[in-house]
Amino acid sequence: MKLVRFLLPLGLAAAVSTVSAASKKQELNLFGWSEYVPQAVIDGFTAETGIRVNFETYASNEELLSKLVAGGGAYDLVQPSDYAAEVMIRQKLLAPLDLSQLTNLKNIDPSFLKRPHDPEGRYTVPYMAGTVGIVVNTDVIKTPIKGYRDVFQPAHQGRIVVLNDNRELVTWALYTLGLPINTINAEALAKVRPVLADWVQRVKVFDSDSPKTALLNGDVDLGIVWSGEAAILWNQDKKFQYVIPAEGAHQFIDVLAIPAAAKNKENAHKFINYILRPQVSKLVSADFPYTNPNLEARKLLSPEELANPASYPPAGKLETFRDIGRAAGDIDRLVTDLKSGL
Ligand code: SPD
Repeated sequence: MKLVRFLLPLGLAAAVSTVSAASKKQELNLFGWSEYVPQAVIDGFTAETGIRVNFETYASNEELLSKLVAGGGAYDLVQPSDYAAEVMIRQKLLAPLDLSQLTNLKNIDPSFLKRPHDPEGRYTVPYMAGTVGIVVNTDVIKTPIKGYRDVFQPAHQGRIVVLNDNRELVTWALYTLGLPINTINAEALAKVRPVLADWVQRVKVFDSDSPKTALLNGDVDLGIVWSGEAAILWNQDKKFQYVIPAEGAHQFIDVLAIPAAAKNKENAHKFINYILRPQVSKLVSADFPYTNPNLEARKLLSPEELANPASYPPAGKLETFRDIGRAAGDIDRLVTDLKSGL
């Protein structure tokens, strides 16, 4: 009897540890941009694989970077923009991908692969791409809006929404001043300061999650937003016109990547390969109409989706961001100061 009582807990312990190992395997901790991954895609993945997805969101690359560094192995899959992935690769925060598990990678347009942030294509897979541009409610704004300066005119005081993103704000000022956007030093930031000081006090709403909302509600008349947000506005009402700023605009490629400390790397590979399926990627485009780098998925899009001028804009002066090292901190300090009126 005594022996039985001794053995039972041991057997139970073994059973519990087998169950917890199994349930651990059936999890994926996804940390992604807000308003970017459709719930239907996550649900479809879980239904097919039995892998439960814990989904947490962020609204800037800087938030992702700080939580990734602080969070250890909390995340299995992240969704940085190109330049943030470049930072993560430099800091050895990403695991090399096992390309043999990514059989659907062939669907991606080769022009989106092996870009400067990941020149050998070892760490990242393109998710969606886009631009940052101007949206104008043409029912209200009757003057031509071609560039950043046109947006921040005194006439539009308190009628503007912009992304709540420090690097973006500084970039718009750099473009306006004719300065390079990826070589950022104290001299450049000193020139940016008075321009941005003027601009930030004209802004009514800073919002990176859903800048479209203030435009839809009529709280503002124009803004500088992610192209996918502008595409949704255009789908709702053609009065919302998208403009690539004449001075130059930021083009981004947001990617999927697996943190070096991830505990469920196999599940992360499965999710990436699932997203790369044309039918799944098409669902992403339907909800979040950014530029889809998946050529097979693009074949499934409607002529209306492909004709959306924010999703697939005409060529302009477009540049990607690069890792700017310590200058990222200087940018954050500058914009925080200016927003608090310093
Ligand atoms: N709501 C999704 C927004 C995605 C924006 N990604 C681009 C960031 C470039 N800094």
